[in-house]
Amino acid sequence: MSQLSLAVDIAGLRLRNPTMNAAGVLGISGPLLKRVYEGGAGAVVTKSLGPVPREGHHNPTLVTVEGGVLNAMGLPNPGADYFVDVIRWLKGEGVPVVASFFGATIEEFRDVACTLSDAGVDALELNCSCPNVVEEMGMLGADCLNTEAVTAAVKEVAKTPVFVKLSPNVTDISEIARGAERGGADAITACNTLIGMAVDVDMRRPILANTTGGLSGPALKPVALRCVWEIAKTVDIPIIGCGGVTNWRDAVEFLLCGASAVEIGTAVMERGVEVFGMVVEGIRSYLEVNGFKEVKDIVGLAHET
Ligand code: RRO
Repeated sequence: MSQLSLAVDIAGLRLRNPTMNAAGVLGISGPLLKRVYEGGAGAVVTKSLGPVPREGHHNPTLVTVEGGVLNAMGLPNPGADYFVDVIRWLKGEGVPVVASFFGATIEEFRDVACTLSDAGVDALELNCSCPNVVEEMGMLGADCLNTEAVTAAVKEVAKTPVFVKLSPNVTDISEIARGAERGGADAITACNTLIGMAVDVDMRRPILANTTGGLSGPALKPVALRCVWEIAKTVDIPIIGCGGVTNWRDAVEFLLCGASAVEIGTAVMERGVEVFGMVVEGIRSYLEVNGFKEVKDIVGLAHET
């Protein structure tokens, strides 16, 4: 019998393996999130939830581009209050739940965090990095003082670990990670999508109704890896890698750069929830073949000289 363990500990949250879905992918209902867990994920992440229901942007909100997908969903969600029962149901089914959430002000972030924390989530993922900001919202968290303040406000009410999800659309992501750490973040998720656009040459117009959108998928992976690499050199809290993980090799790259776990998004749209099991089995084989006993044995190894 193998002594090998796939379990990971992220700021006190023990997961059976280091994979989760990225927020926004299958995160809008209890049964869909349960499928993610049954597909093999270590925990599930909800769609980003706000203080009130939102319809999001007009269509088209999604376009496939070379190497990935551009989305301009515009934060559609049923509201945090609606999700309280969904979270309770998932917990009753034995599913570890991370609630992604946002607000337009620091007070809204704190109120939504309070609602979701009281509902019994296992962790909160503070999304201060949506690329598709809507008119009434600034980009809270796009600088380190803002990130520190919003993180500190959420930490005052959170009963669980708080992951802070950062944007790659900044000059120096490690400075912002430092701000989150100063605010009391328990972990950093790196990263959200990269702002881009696509143009229809026949219509001679941008394809997305919102003009720009967030790029995810394989094209994002080198950027996300660089973000994790830089953040790992800067902060002492765990990192969750996110951006273009499609197979176990991608996941191992993130772990070697310093991530303790990975989130998988765009690949779920293409490969279904089975992608979690495939990635986890690949990580298991990699550890076994290379003589490692635990996932944490390889976290950050690429930094060693
Ligand atoms: O809903 C969105 O448009 C969206 C969000 Br909240 C996010 O965090 N990242 C993204 O690419 N799209």
